[in-house]
Amino acid sequence: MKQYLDLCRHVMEHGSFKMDRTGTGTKSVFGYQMRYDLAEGFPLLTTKKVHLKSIIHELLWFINGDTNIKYLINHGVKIWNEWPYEAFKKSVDYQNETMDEYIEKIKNDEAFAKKHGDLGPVYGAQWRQFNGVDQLQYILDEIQNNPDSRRMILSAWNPAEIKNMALPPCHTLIQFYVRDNKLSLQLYQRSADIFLGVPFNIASYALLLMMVAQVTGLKTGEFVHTIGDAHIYSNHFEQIELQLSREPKARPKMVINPNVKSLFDYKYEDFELKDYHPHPAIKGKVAI
Ligand code: UFP
Repeated sequence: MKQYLDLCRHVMEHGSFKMDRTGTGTKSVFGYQMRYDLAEGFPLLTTKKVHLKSIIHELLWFINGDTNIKYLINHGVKIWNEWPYEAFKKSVDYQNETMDEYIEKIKNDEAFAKKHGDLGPVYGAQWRQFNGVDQLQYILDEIQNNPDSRRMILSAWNPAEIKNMALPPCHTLIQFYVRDNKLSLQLYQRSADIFLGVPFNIASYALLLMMVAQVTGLKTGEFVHTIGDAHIYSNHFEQIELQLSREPKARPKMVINPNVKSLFDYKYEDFELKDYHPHPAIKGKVAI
């Protein structure tokens, strides 16, 4: 994953100090693009171990149009917990529950999960119900019927609903592109936490590309990752330097159950990652 390490190096060397919403402080550049040819393997980082399980479940959760963390918690995925927990802490129902107690309540109490586990109209809602439009179905139909289209856009950025979302979408917009029987996908990410977010984001959209290609009978082309504010938080510098000191390994392979014919039928068990031999995981604090 030379592309990712080049990004890290570029921002460490050329990024300017920029304060941010979380008060942490970052090194930041504006505007950056990476390209991943999926024929070269699955773009999952090897310079640290990345928890693919969370990525798959999150993607299935988006595709399902779900916006409540209950599904994720039930499957052991923690990546979205901080935001609703912070919101819960500000609610009248909060009685000094720790994060673990909050998670247990989401798991076991249906009404509690409904009230305090929903993130508002985040990705899932916008992908499937953007002001009533099922954007995923539109993309699938266009790829099948009008593959030369230059309008195969899916937007998660819905200005009228931003204020109701726990976190305004970072993956703002995606576009699909078909040429020579190959499907490519470009993501415009408005804001990118290079250490914690980006490794997930690359794998997630590369996987979405593979899933859509399979059900539309196309081969996979490129995943193009375009970033707006590309930043490294000041408390991640050490972790980034550690990664830069590591030698990348060969890319793993992602094998998807070939029998799945609809984007809406994929299950967690349909995905198998092969030959993934990363360097050990690296811890880092998420800025909220
Ligand atoms: N962020 C990512 N990728 C994601 C995600 C969040 O990099 O998939 F959900 C980071 C970017 C930024 C923060 O550091 O989360 C969001 O803050 P803001 O809305 O102020 O850009």
